[in-house]
Amino acid sequence: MKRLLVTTAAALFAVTAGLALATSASAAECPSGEFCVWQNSDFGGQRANWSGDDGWWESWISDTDSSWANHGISGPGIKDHVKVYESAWQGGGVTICLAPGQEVGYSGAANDRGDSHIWSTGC
Ligand SMILES: [Ca+2]
Repeated sequence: MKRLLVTTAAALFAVTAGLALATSASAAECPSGEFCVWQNSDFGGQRANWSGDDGWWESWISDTDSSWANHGISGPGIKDHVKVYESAWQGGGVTICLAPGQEVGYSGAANDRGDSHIWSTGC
């Protein structure tokens, strides 16, 4: 009987450790329903966040974006993807596009290039 208890405790510990790992895998601190951008990679440094579109990012975040998280709410017909553009007012090319729930800790192609973004129904 004692052996059975020890085994159960070990199994519980394994489940708890698994949950802790799953929590830390979602690294980005970003409010539900919002799009977040950080100045540094891996969601570090100053964070900007928006629930809507922004055609003109403030100077401190424009061309300094290095990680991104889309915590938008998903649903039928809802604009739940986010497109980041290299120029203001959705000009130039798309530097990065995020699906709902997607978090990107670094992208060489998009690093320090964003100036504006819109919510979209797709990428
Ligand atoms: Ca940066």
